[in-house]
This record gives sequence, structure tokens and C-alpha cells, in this order.
Amino acid sequence: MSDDWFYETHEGALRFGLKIDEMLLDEQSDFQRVQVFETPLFGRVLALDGLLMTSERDEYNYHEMLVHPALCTAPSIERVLVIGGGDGGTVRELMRYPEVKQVVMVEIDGLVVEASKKYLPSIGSAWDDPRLELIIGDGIEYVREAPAASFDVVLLDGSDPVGPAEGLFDRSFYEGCARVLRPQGVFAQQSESPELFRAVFADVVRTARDVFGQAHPYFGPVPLYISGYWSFTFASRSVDPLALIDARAERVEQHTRRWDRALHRAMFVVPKDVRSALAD
Ligand code: SPD
Repeated sequence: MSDDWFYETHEGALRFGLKIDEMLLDEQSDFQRVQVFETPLFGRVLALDGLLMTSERDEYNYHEMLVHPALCTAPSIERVLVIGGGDGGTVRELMRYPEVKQVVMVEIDGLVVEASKKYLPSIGSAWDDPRLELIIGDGIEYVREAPAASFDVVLLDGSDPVGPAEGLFDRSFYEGCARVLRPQGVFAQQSESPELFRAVFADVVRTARDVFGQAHPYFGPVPLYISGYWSFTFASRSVDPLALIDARAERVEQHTRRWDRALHRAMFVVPKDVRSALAD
């Protein structure tokens, strides 16, 4: 047993700490510091450049909330693009849909994938699915070069807007995603804490609204993330996030741990103060 702690620190003013039982990996990749460690409460945890990304214990909250709103509303879900997602949790949720014929996942950091395969196998349990095309490369460049209207769904499963993920929050990246989406396509991303990082959150929603035509924030708990309350943003030209394709949703909710149709409706309720912040 060690006496070490991991701290995620924000603006020199706020810290969230996890006791480390054992450090399993601590390596600098070409892009960032990659750490995997064992903790008493969250099981194994992945951190990138000092920011908590996922844990064995609570990952399903995040991955189910990122994937199923888009997958249960987009009219077609044959081709899906994932930017980021190196731990494999998003791909695992996507592979629950037999309608998904191909998933292209573009992760910038090969070390994140290797570390996740080795230390977090329960999260990425679909790496061997033949429908997955895994590209270790720059998602921004991939989107810039991909043919127009070539995906039904685009999911952005990136890190926070610092370091290698910074460009994923730029307007030009959203414009690229809108271009590669088919007209009835759906885009979804994690959009940070609506409480602690409200400016970033509001910026994501407004930019996505501007670029795609419609953007709807939704919310849920991710206990590992600072403040515990997280946001996601659903964007499209025309798809209503509340118009669930019932047969698909009913089938997938047999396998999920948190997301289901009842939760789905509740997640899209925007608290009054957040509504006013978005209107400002
Ligand atoms: N503050 C943490 C935000 C991290 C979002 N991405 C996590 C990757 C999980 N697949």
C-alpha cells in the first residue's frame, strides 16, 4: 500500500484527490503524460496530463451517455466516426448495435490505446470487433480530409480543452464535423462541467448550434469528474433528440447499466440558470 495521492487541480484553487494504491503506468508519450493507477474507490483509473479520464468503476455513466442519445435518434447509424476514445469504452457501447456496420476511431495517442488494452480490459471489450477501423492519428486532420457526407454519426470523445485536445474545441473542427456528416446525421460530444467550466460549456453549445443548426445540451453524473456533474452536447441539422427510435432504444437498454428511455428524457432538461447562461 502506498501513501501517494493523485490530485486533479484547477486554476490553483480547487483539487480533487484520489488515493493511489499502486501506480501501474506513468509514461510520457509524444503528446502527454499517461498514467494508470489502482485506487480504493474507483478501481483502475486513467489520467492524461494530470486530468482524470476514466475509471473502471464509473466509466459506464460517461460512455452510455455519450453514445446512446445519438445512436437511438439518428435515422441511420451504419457509419460512425469516433474522435478520441482511446480507452475503448465508446466503441464498446457502439458495438451493441447490429445496425452499425463500420466504426472509424481516430485516436491521436497510441500509448493511450496500448495502456487501456493492457490495464483496462473491461472498458475496451470490443477492440477485436471486425467492424472497428482503428487509426492512430490526428482526428482534426482526419476530419479535414474525409469525404463530405460520409458518416451517420460523429462522436467526439476527447479530453479537456488543453494540450492535444485543444483544437477539438475550435469552430473549424465543428465545421469539419458538420461537413462529414450526412444530412440526417447526429454529432455528440462531452462538453465539460456546466457548473465549474460554464464558459467552455456555453461556448461548445453556441458554436455547435451555429455550425450544425441545432444543439441541445444534456447532463448526468460522472463521479470521477470534478464537481461530479457533467454535460454533453447533441447537435444535428434536423434530428430531434427526444424523438427516440423506440425499437432500437428498447433493445439496447437491455444491456446498459444507467441509460434508458426514462433517463434519456430527464437528461435533456436544462436547469433554469444554465438556460439563462446559454441565452446571454
Ligand atoms: N474532465 C474529463 C473529461 C474527459 C472526457 N473524456 C474521457 C474519455 C473517456 N472515454
